[in-house]
Amino acid sequence: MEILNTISENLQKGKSNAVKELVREALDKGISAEDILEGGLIGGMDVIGTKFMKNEIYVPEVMLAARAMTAGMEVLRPVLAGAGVQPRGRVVIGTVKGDLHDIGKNLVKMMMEGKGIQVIDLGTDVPAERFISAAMEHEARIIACSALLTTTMPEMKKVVELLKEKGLRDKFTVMIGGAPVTDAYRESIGADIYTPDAGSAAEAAAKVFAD
Ligand code: B1M
Repeated sequence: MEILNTISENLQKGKSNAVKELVREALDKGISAEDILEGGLIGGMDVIGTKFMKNEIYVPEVMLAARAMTAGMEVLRPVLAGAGVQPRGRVVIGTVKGDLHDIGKNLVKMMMEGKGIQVIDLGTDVPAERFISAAMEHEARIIACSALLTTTMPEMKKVVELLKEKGLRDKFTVMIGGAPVTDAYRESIGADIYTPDAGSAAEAAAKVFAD
């Protein structure tokens, strides 16, 4: 679809206002929020990721593209979050300590909200201790950790170990995800659930609350 390519191109150029307008236009044309997300926004961010890896672009360009992605996601938020759904359980979510990537985490949050799950967002650079204290404070059932850097993944292990140390391991389901995270890693650190994307994370969380 032509408009999805245009969204992707404008995202890559960091044009937040244009992305917002185009996302609205695409919704008005009857294109689903999921298609806009996948084909336009995530598609554009994938191109940025590849160029960043090849040193064809640098952090400032990536930040502008990330801002445009967030602007587009904000337009999709009410559609994805399905207004009026009854809350069915509580999750605390955050990007782990040392890690400032929050686009994927925000998507997971949005998708979970779309399933009627109440999500307490701790933001980025969240230490293991904080995940646990927030989960206790808000009486959450799930602790959801996102990491985009191989160097920050070990903070997820810390969450699991700290829960064990405190005698709280059985009280919470620990979900993990992010581009470098795998199910093998989940198994190695003793977390409960790994999912590769935001949609499957929301499905998995809903299943925890249904059980
Ligand atoms: Co950074 N960065 N970055 N970056 N960045 C990556 C991750 C990198 C792969 C780029 C590259 O080299 N190709 C690389 C990591 C290498 C590695 O560790 N293996 C990298 C690097 C090196 C860095 C810096 C160190 C760069 C520097 O300063 N020299 C620095 C680190 C800063 C820090 O965190 N301390 C840095 C900084 C940044 C920006 C600030 C410029 C910006 C972030 C802006 C922001 O988030 N607000 C940024 C961005 C945008 C990227 C890329 C290009 C895109 C990430 C993204 O948002 N993708 C990324 C390259 C890439 O991934 N291709 C890159 C879109 C998003 C929808 O996908 O977050 O993967 P993602 O989320 C997915 C799934 O992973 C999953 O669901 C989402 C899809 O549905 N998911 C979960 C995520 N969390 C989940 C949790 C779950 C379940 C699923 O359960 C709880």
